[in-house]
Amino acid sequence: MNLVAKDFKSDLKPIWCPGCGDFGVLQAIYRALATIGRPPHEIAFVSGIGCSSRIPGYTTAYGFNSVHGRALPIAQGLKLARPELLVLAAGGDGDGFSIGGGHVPHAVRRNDDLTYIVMDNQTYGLTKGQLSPTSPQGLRTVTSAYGSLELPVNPLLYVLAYGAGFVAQGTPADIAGLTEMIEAAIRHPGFAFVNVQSPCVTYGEEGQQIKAHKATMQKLADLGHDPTSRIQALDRAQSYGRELLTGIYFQDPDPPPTLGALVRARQEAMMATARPRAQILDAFVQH
Ligand SMILES: Cc1ncc(C[n+]2csc(CCOP(=O)(O)OP(=O)(O)O)c2C)c(N)n1
Ligand code: SF4
Repeated sequence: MNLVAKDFKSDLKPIWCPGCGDFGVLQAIYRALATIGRPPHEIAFVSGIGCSSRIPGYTTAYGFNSVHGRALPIAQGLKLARPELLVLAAGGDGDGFSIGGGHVPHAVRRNDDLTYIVMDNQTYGLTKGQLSPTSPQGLRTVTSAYGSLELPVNPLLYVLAYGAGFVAQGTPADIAGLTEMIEAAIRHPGFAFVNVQSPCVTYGEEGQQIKAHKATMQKLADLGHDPTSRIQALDRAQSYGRELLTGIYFQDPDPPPTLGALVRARQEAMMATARPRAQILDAFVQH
């Protein structure tokens, strides 16, 4: 189907602060969806709660701005019930790696065909700038007046270590690059994760803004990175928080079957020997 980015733009005007990085992420999502070419009614976006979690409302796809930290379980349930839909999940670093952090390993190991986009701004934007799980050590915020003593979670290492088949990192400072990786994530069969360094202009650090990203970002492709090697990806991902390396860290060249494919195969196999409806309960009777 021939679609353009504006086919995915809803009539709702974003209420993000002027200059928020999430505007660029939204543009990249529109463009990636246009390239994928599936109409909005075949796409569903699930998010949690946060500034970034407003994303579904700004698209013409089906959308569910759900509960803080619960984008992934809801997206998995939706994919199970409606496997024909292209399902995306989106939200902030707090949503995904703090309150929702326990869901990530399970979404990875179930490997359903989902794309998860995290807008990592190292703060809780919506609730006015508290520490988030990816805040750097030493950061002073309203909840860390003397500077945070904790080390940040590394979302890239976390997801790679659990075995995700697709892991990438982008920034709205390079919308073309971000569009390409979101498109590749959607096309990847299985759980795909895109961490976006999306600046919060209101509560974020100066060194984490678009201008700084433009000056410091390095593309993995220019560093001779091999995206088919998980070991190389794990190695490069260690620089999270110190360097801004963008692109596809890892993409499994031989992806295993998705959960949906396994479920369908099991259903077909069981249909071959299915009992008549009237005898279904006999399977549970001890003779
Ligand atoms: C169960 C629950 N706990 C806490 C909150 C309050 N809350 C709303 S958004 C948010 C964090 C937002 O940060 P993040 O997920 O990183 O998204 P951002 O706003 O930075 O895009 C919190 C703590 C809530 N809505 N629900
Ligand atoms: S508070 Fe930060 S994350 Fe939220 S809309 Fe404003 S700039 Fe964006």
